[in-house]
Amino acid sequence: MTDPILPPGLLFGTATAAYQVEGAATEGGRGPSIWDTYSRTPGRVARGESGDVACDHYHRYAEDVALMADLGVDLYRFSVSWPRVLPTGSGPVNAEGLAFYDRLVDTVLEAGVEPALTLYHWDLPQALEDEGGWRVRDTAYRFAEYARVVADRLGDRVHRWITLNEPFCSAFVGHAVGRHAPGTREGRPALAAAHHLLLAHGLAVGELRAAGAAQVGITLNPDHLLPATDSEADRAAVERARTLHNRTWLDPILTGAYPDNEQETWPGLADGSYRMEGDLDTIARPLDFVGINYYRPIMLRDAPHTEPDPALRTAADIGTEQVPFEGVRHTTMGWPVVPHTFTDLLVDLKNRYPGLPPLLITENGSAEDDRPDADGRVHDADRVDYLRDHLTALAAAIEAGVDVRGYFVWSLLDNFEWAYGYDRRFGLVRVDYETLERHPKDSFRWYRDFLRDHRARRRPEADAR
Ligand code: GBH
Repeated sequence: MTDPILPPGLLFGTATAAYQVEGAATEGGRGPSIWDTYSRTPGRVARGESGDVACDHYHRYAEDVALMADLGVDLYRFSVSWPRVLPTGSGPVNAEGLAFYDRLVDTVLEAGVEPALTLYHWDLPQALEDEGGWRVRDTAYRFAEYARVVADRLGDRVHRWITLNEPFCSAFVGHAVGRHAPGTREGRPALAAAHHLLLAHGLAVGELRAAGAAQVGITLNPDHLLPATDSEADRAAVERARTLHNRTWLDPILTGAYPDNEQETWPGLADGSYRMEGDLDTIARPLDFVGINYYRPIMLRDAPHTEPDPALRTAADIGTEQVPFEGVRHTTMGWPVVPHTFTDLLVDLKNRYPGLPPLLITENGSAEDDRPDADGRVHDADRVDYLRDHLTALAAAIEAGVDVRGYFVWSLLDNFEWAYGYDRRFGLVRVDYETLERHPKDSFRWYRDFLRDHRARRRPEADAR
């Protein structure tokens, strides 16, 4: 297989998130987050693992930035830990926490890499959770204040700002499925959380603009949803899932309207009582880009609700059931590898949302069973195939007219994969969790060579100027 050719202006990067890599959970004045609480609750995370140490990136960041420089990426996407900056979520700033991100940004820039900063990758300060977390409106205002603190400190050097990562997960995996922190299984409170996350995003956009941020966006994880059959019931099931996964976020942000099928999706739960006049104007503030995290398609069929009484249902109980894909490879996440659905998703988004801003693919990658060989190296050919095939699918979407400006591999390092703990490895670089040593995998070398060829095609363009 030959590597795809992408437009010379397309930027490439790699991504991480604070709780998944930093460790140093009780150092440097950091306060606890909902993920500390969740991880320390028996039975929540596999093998009782937590982000206490993770990749120890808090202490080893210089080594990790050197790896990125070697890789030759244009961009590094990382997240700031809210409780490291504001240990109780609001109030006094922890100077030591801000200083860490200050050093990190400078080190990234010195390496010739541009930072792309995510303000919230799921680590809500526990003190705010104790006050009701995302279920209460006040948290949205606290988030806007936090955004301003970070932008005032780093805005002179950070030009790309991402408010939230995958609010779908914060709202629904956190408050309805219960597989993420805070781990509740509720109906209306999960929908209130969704709204307050949207509001937090809109308020933060205002603060970031006021602080002079150059480029502001949000990262979403719209799913490519396919009906198991052509039956009306299965197609209706997909439309409910489209609202749960995609439209709840994309419609208010891009069109200033809530999805028109909320009642079919959540009968009796979506009463809108958590919404206030003017919220949509805040939520729909114009963006410079939308970040898309994409891993795999989902096939669904209509299925009985787990809870027959609509009033007692969780917000994730929408009468659907996942159907496995046959005849394709699955990663160690159990996710099917179907690269062309990446093209389909992007083209579909462009068609559904005429005002779609430019896209950044803020995450794409695969978890593989990659153990070191006798030569000490990880020969992760499956990950190389995954990345190459998804870049080929991305090239096809761009060819079809989708405006994509950047692509990030998830992840630079093996890291704490949330409820799955450390045995799901997404890294281009292997982390030995005994020694915390970093070992670039074959996929690292492949991406480095791919980027070198990509940059070589950039040069003639520069010469022509
Ligand atoms: C991203 O989420 C995250 O941003 C990143 O932190 C993570 O490491 C990476 O991808 C790899 O997983 O419990 O049945 O509701 C990925 C998208 C969507 C995957 C929600 C897990 C939970 C399914 N996630 N999904 S369920």
